[in-house]
Amino acid sequence: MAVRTIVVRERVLARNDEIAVRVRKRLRDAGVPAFNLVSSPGSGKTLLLERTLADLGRELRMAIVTGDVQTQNDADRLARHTDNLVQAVVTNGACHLDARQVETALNAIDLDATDLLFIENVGNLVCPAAWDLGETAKIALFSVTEGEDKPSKYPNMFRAAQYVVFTKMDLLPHVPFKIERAEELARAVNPKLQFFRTSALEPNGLSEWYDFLRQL
Ligand SMILES: Nc1nc2c(ncn2[C@@H]2O[C@H](COP(=O)(O)OP(=O)(O)OP(=O)(O)O)[C@@H](O)[C@H]2O)c(=O)[nH]1
Ligand SMILES: [Mg+2]
Repeated sequence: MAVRTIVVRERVLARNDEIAVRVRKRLRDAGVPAFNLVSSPGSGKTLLLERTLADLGRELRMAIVTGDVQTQNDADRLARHTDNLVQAVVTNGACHLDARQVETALNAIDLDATDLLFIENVGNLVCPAAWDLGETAKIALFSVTEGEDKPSKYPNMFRAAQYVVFTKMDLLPHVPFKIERAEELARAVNPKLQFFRTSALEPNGLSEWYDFLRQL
């Protein structure tokens, strides 16, 4: 039984990767960079996107696909900040989005009228790491309330990501979190990571994040 389970999973992942190749080509042909935001639940993915839509929405046409195990709460929150379509995928128990869901969501998005696509994945530091959605890059959000050792405990996620956005920097004075140590541990699993330090609540440190998005 155990062996059979592994085979099935590998087939499912292989099929996913085929679809992801298609999605990536479609996005590249349309010239739309796509970022897959991954993190543990509650790290601040939706708030960062809300803030980004509110602040950059007039400069950049941003489309969003959100994934949640249940509810479309995040999509509702985001839709308040944009006239563009926000696609809500309810995974009904699955702990990650897959490429087919993103492909289906893209059918409803006018890529010619889109500068940038964000995919907010299900809050989970394990499953989304293994699933290629055809994105340009995965961005791992890492809040200062989570403890510095997350990259050591969940290395696959930090290996799969190209960028790390530290979130909730406004809480730094209140928690025993050494950000240099967190960066060091993240670099130990992935030396190529680039870092941003943000607070979406204050807001603070967002200009670097916005400049990064603008230069795409
Ligand atoms: N202090 C502080 N709180 C924040 C910040 N960003 C998010 N939060 C709070 O953290 C909680 C979770 O934020 P969300 O944006 O919903 O997090 P999420 O990663 O989208 O959560 P899931 O989609 O459930 O995984 C909310 O109460 C936010 O207000 C921040 O920069 N500073
Ligand atoms: Mg969210």
